Amino acid sequence: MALKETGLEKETLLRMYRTTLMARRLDERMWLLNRSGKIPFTISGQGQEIAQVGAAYAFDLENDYSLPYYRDLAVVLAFGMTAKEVMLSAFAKAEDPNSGGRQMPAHFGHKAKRIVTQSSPVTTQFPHAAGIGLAAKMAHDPVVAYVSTGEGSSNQGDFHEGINFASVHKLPVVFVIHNNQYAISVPAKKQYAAEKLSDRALGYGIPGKRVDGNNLTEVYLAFKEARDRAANGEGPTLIETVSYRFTPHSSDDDDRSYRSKEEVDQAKANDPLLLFQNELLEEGYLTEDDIAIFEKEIAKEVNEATEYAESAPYAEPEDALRFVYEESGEEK
Ligand SMILES: Cc1ncc(C[n+]2csc(CCOP(=O)(O)OP(=O)(O)O)c2C)c(N)n1
Ligand SMILES: [Mg+2]
Repeated sequence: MALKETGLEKETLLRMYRTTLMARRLDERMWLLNRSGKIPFTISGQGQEIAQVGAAYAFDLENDYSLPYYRDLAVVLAFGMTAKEVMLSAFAKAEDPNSGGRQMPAHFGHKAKRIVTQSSPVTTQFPHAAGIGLAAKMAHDPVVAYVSTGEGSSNQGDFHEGINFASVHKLPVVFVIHNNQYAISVPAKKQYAAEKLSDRALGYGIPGKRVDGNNLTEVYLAFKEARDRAANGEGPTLIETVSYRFTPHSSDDDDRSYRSKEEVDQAKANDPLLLFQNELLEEGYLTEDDIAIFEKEIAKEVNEATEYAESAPYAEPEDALRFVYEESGEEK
């Protein structure tokens, strides 16, 4: 499928490319910072960026809601989170809009950008998304919610409760399973017996679609259709994207104990960032010189974000007591 089949202008395709590249370079930087002892933890979206970017850009990024999961760095960047804000969270600094340094990194949340904060128990965001869909429907607010989880997490009860409720009430939600073939050390074949997780949609009476998460056009078109359907009052869709987790589960995991280097290398030979880049080059949207410029701009932004966050102040210890009970004068 050629990129022109997306119907997107060059400018948008290049914005998508920039988001993809920023997600990868930020992610790589966080591993370096972790390994050099500067940040305590990182969890990565490497290998899943096209499934994220192709999905996010099908939404109205100025008005829709996203309820991402922890690997969705490219999704939150598309919804407007900045490199500096991501780094403030990685360094757990007071100014971090995700949580003021109180949550683990990658528990994305940004009120002004309508990125809804998530809990550490996986898939709790699914019923939350149904709630946002219900609120939007009741208020006749034409917004749609994106909500995602991993394939392992899609076996949690919240997955069923959220999708079932949204399907019954035809709520404007797009439910997503990002299938990266592992849940920490457990391979997909030991997680579920179904051939395709998107087939679960049948049980809810909604459309389900499985897409190649490395193919931007395929991902984008599936999400565009699902977003249009939701916005037209026809209810939710379940989309399963298939890609591969390039890194260990997190900076605390050693994946050599459960998968071979050959398997990882084989997946990396199909790097979705490079596949998209090559398509842009071949179809004349991008030149090698443009790539060098993007890389330079992004390196500068990542450096500045790192330096800013590293020297930013931590929260005051007393701040740990805040945001539980209403405080006088607090914004509602
Ligand atoms: C309810 C719950 N059980 C277990 C965990 C621990 N845990 C965090 S991530 C994870 C694996 C999730 O795998 P998957 O859903 O495939 O997502 P991936 O990390 O592969 O993107 C587990 C078991 C958790 N956070 N919440
Ligand atoms: Mg997984």
